[in-house]
Amino acid sequence: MRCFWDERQRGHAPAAEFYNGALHPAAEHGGRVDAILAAIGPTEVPRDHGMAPLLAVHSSEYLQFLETAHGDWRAAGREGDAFPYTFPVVRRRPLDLARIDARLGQHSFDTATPIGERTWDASYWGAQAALSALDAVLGGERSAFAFTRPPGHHAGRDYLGGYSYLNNAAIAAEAALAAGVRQVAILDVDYHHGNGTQDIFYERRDVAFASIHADPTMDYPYFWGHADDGGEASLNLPLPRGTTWAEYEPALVEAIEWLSGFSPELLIVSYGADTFVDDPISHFALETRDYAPMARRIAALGLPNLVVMEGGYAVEALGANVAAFLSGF
Ligand code: SP5
Ligand code: ZN
Repeated sequence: MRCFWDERQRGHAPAAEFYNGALHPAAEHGGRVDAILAAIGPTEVPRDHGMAPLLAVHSSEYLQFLETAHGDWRAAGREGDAFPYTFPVVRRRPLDLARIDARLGQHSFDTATPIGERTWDASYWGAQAALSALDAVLGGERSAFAFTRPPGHHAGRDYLGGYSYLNNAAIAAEAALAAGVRQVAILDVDYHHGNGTQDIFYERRDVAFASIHADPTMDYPYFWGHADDGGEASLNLPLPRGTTWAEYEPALVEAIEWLSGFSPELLIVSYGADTFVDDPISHFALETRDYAPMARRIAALGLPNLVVMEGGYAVEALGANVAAFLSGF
């Protein structure tokens, strides 16, 4: 399978994330890169599609914020990565977003997604990898893989979170529609609900979104992905902690059948390997051997498909899990 990756994506190197009242080593760290690259073999450098496809999904104010936030953080006298810590939950009058602290809170929904000096550059080239993999599929490849890092499925039109800054799946979906594809399906099989993707397409029917994920009653992102959540064309299938392939497979079949009801012409898969039994921040129980059958089920839809990388933090097994999944196509 053709795989896309840009070395500039390594520039995003968060040291820490904040949860449970303390800083912890970042789960989405650079060690994931070598694990995956070693397993997938040669990759192609993405073509630069510029800003227009990013602006089809994200607001220009948000993109400018991402590009300038770290410089503003340093200019305010701070060290290290920029972290949000004050959030405008109460909005009684228009917000004055000049101060970096205000802008960070305005565009973030958690404290686990810091902005470093090269986070913008890395995210930009990750999105270009997704667009280049889309080009391959629109050009006749049956499937292609974009090693998108940082991940994307938690990022919304004007906010970051969940280690995600640019929503790569959504950017590819919009680009596909702009290229003449009439109906897109997005299948999200990361452990966590793809709240950003759902939100971006909440009022749309031309991009159908199905997600299988940990029950948000127990797990991040808590507020979204409940069975009764969702917009015009979204399906949420929350599953309990401890879920094995025996319980996962029927949900996958249901998601695939539901998506096929939209007669899609392209499938985008948001793939997270954090459903793996030994994932350090997740609680499903899938095994490496389950990922090829998972992909075969998805491939059986018979659609051209693009796989983008989301989460997966068990670094020792990450390469094998990604390679197993891609082998199923
Ligand atoms: C792309 C992706 O997979 N994003 C996930 C972001 C999850 N961040 C949640 C952090 C809270 C983790 N709690 C971990 C408890 C470890 N014992
Ligand atoms: Zn995840």
